[in-house]
Amino acid sequence: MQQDSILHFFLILAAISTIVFVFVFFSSWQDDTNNEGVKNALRKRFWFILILLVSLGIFASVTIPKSPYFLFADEVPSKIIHVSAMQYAFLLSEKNIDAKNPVGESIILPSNRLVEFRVTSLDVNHGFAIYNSEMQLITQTQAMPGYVNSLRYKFDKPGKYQVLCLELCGVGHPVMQSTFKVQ
Ligand SMILES: [Cu+2]
Repeated sequence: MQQDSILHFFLILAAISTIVFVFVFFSSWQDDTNNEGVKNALRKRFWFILILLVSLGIFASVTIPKSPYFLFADEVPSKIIHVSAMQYAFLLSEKNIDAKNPVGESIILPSNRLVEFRVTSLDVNHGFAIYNSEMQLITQTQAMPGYVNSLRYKFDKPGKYQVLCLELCGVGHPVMQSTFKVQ
């Protein structure tokens, strides 16, 4: 499963970091006559920084293109859903939501078609997080007052999806939720 491979990746990364720290710690314990230790340390530092920068460069070039912000960037969405978050509810609508008289409606989305959520907030910052029927987080963005964040997604499984708030926004935060259907 994807979560397992991510967990394994971070465990391996943690193990490598631990080995590097242990290596650096013990290699700094040697006797130092004629200043060899300083030269050695400088050489090690150079290689350490070089390997670190190359690894970070490889990691960034592999992961950044997979960022969800570029998902479906060159496709036209077949449905646009306006989302207004507020303490303590999410309003979803196919029409523009009037901030002075905000009203939502029940939403049914087509499966395997590109949907764009245009997410904003009417009061404080909220999180707009979509969970599938197994309560796995599948995509999310922030709902911010004064901004509209676009979130694009293709739902491949029909069913009931749940929206939960991912940002502590006040006393009603734990009950802030909404649902929609995909068919
Ligand atoms: Cu919240």
